Amino acid sequence: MAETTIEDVYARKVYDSRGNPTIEVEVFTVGGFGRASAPAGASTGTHEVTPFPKGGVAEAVKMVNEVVAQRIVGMDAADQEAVDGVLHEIDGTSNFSRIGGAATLAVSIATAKAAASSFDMPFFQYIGGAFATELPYPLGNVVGGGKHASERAPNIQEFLIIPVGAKSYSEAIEACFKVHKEVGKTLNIYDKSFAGGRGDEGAWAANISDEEALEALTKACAKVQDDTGCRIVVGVDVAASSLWSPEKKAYILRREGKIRSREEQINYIIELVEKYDLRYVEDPLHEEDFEGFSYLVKSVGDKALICGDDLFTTNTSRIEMGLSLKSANAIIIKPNQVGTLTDAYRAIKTSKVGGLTPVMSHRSGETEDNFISHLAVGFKCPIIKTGVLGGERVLKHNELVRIEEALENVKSMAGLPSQLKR
Ligand code: 2PG
Ligand code: MG
Repeated sequence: MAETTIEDVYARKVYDSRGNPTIEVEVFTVGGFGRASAPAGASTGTHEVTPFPKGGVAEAVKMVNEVVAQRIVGMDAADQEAVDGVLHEIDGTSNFSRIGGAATLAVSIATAKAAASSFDMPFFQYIGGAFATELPYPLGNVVGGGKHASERAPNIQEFLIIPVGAKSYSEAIEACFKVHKEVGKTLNIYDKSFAGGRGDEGAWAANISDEEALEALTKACAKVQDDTGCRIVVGVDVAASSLWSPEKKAYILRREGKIRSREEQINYIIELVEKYDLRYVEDPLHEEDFEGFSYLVKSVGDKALICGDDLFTTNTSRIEMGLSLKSANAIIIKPNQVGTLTDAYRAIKTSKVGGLTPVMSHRSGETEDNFISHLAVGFKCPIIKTGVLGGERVLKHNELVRIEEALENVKSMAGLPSQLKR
């Protein structure tokens, strides 16, 4: 038997950063071991795979222990496509509704980690080989709203920063921490009752408008930039599918009790890009508006990354559709949106060939797993979106600090797209 032959598979219920149950899987090979757990979204896209089967986490755990284990024990953990293929075969549906995408992802990632461990290789190196030498730039949310905070918080889900001037990952993440602290000190100017509350991803949650959040963030970035000499740019994740009402055919602004038409939303985004010099705009429109996205790429795509999250859901056919319509110039990669490492890899490959910048991303409900840190380096994604603060986010930054150290002399920061360099 080879060192990478799978000997045992075991699943259990654990909990994510929101305190919700999720699944953790352990894969034992002859010569190694891998453990992985699945994160969960709050503002999920309609086209994501189903996270859990009808019976919830308990049923997913049972399926892995009783059905999946039987089929993959004896297989080669180093043959990722074969293992992921068996997961598709056992499930038999197009959206993993029988086993659940959380369970398949945990099996898939644990298998890859077990293979890496059998070869005695760091996970990122097993994924990316000799070319995995670049560190991504962190993209983190400093202020939150939308589905990640209360009703009085901004409509936009995430107000984000990228420290594009950083020369190392450590320098980059330190700049993010400084901006987060600085914004925290100033939010009382806009919200007298602000008591230091934070939302699901560790971003500040205050009773302020979208524009007040952008003002606070822009000022804090300028101050930290002056203090440290590290250039920091600003972006947003509108998560517009969460605001869209298909009945009213409009975006609902719950804070102001108003609505915005599709055209008004498009103009609003263009205005924000111009006024606040936004370099990154994720999901500015709802998940079916491929044409609206194209219009934004044409209007402001040279200035800002127009990034599809719910639009693509890491799904290769949706990416192909977006490429044919030129709907975006960047894409969020969330492996749990597709349920296996192979599917995520295909999505990244298709995106890169089509010229989209891939952004490896966390979910709002995260676990103690750091696999996205390794995937960002291994798959050469120039940006990793994994928040700024919160234990379940910081552990991903710390893993990148360790990877940076492991790469010692060969490492460099990733090349950035033109929108972030100017
Ligand atoms: C997003 C994510 C992560 P969720 O919309 O990009 O920040 O949120 O996991 O809730 O979909
Ligand atoms: Mg998003």
